Amino acid sequence: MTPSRLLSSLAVLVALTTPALADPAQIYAEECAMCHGGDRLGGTGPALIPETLSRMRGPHLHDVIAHGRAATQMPGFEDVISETEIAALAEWLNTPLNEIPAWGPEQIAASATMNAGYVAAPAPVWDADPMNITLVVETGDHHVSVLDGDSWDVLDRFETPFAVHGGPKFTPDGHFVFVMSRDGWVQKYDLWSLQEVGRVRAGLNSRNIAMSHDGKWLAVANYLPQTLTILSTEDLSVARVMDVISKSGQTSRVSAVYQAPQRQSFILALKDAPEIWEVATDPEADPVYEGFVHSREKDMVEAIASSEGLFARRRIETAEPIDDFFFTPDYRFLIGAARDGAHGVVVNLNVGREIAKLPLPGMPHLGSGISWIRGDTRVMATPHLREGKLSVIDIESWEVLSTIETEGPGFFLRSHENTPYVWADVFFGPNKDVMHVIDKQSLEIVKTLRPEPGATVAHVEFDRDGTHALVSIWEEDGAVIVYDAATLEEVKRLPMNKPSGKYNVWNKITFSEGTSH
Ligand code: DHE
Repeated sequence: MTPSRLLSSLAVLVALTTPALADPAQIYAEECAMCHGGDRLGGTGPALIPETLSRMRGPHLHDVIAHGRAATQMPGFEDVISETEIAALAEWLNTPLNEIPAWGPEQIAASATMNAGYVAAPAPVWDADPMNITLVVETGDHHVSVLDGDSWDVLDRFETPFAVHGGPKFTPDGHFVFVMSRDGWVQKYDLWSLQEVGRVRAGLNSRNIAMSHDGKWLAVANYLPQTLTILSTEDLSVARVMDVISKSGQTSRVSAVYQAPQRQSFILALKDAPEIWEVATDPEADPVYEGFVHSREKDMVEAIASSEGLFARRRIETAEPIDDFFFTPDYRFLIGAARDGAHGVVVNLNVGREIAKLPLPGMPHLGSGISWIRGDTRVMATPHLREGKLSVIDIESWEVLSTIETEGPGFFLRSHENTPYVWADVFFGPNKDVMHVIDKQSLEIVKTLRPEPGATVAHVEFDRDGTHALVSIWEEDGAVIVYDAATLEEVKRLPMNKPSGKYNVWNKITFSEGTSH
């Protein structure tokens, strides 16, 4: 037999003896659809679409399919499907859906599940300072722990939807809190009775939520579909679904939405179009329209003319789309990061115009920015996701005053009105176990904490009066460490499952300058 004949006979033999590979869509239908939904948009398990998968931290998708996911109901499939099929399935799951299903008011309303056993309590069922309650999001097993911020007792530990992202938002009286997952689920929880009230899917893939100044409305910024959903906080019913389309007709994801308390509005930025939106949450309130009234800009005049009262929208056009942003404490200025990660822009929200450009290379993470008074000037500071440095900016002259070198790129920055220090984590790289403590006046690092060598140490929140700082050991067998904020000594270690953000009721509802909003 000639070599070429031998090769072709071998190929036929291999083809006959190798079982045919199943189509990934068929494997999905047989093995995955029951939990993750026939449309891949989630069921008891999360949605399996690129928008969600690319944001999941932890083991690689291939490993999750083969070995399962700890602390969830996801089993391993290595004994059910072959290695090659697992690879093909993982690749298929990472391809976008051919068609995005409609997810408007009707579908959102149909997704609502209210807790039939929920009973409202007229007053808290616990004996703690209601203004010093602090929540810890535990991403390891998708729970939130409710802490008494004085005794550090855990009052409750409740299950959340899969993969909570961004800060939970409290009603102005601190009675209820709303938690959002990347799959767009919004959960309402009663802190007084320690019970879930219900949940609703406001989007298919979402960024974050914002509470209105009066606690009546909750805005949900979505990537999929490209909408802003506004829910009634009372019963989670849909108040409005706004299609996010720029003035030039471009559809867009929402980068994020925040409450602007003094303006009585929501402010959001479009991720795919150069526009900021302001959405009124009190049609009677003048401040929202102050900018229009005092501006002679044509667009502003149009905006007044098209005002429709509650949820009236105002557009502010920018030079480039804004990805990540921060506000001055009076909410007159928005400081945004452009997509190139090399500079920031300052937008005067009253006149609706960009007024300054900031040199901020290294991908500033402005959403984590904080501000404080240094000497007789108000400054703000931001970490950078790609460089080990913090930029400190004078928010009157818009000059970068100082660049503080850190031991690696950080994610979160925190402080409190009553502490002389800023706490900055190092989230990426070999020094991810480091937390820097920086003097707000000298801008010098006064201490570098390394509480658990080798473990990721990140995100800080203070108690109500700023006397204690809570730090996450962001690992499955992690902890929240309570530090004395003056001596910087460890006071207590509370074991937690991959704790991420912490949120103190008082600091959040009073818009403390040292925390995110
Ligand atoms: Fe976040 C807040 C965007 C990745 C943990 N993150 C936010 C907010 C935005 C945002 C817009 C503000 C929302 C709010 O609080 O209302 N995050 C982004 C991104 O664009 C980015 C870089 C990419 C992405 O995955 O979407 C991103 N974020 C992450 C993570 O990888 C983190 C570390 C882990 C996780 O849970 O996914 C993460 N983000 C957080 C946390 C907050 C947050 C804990 C709330 C911080 C706070 O103190 O308020």
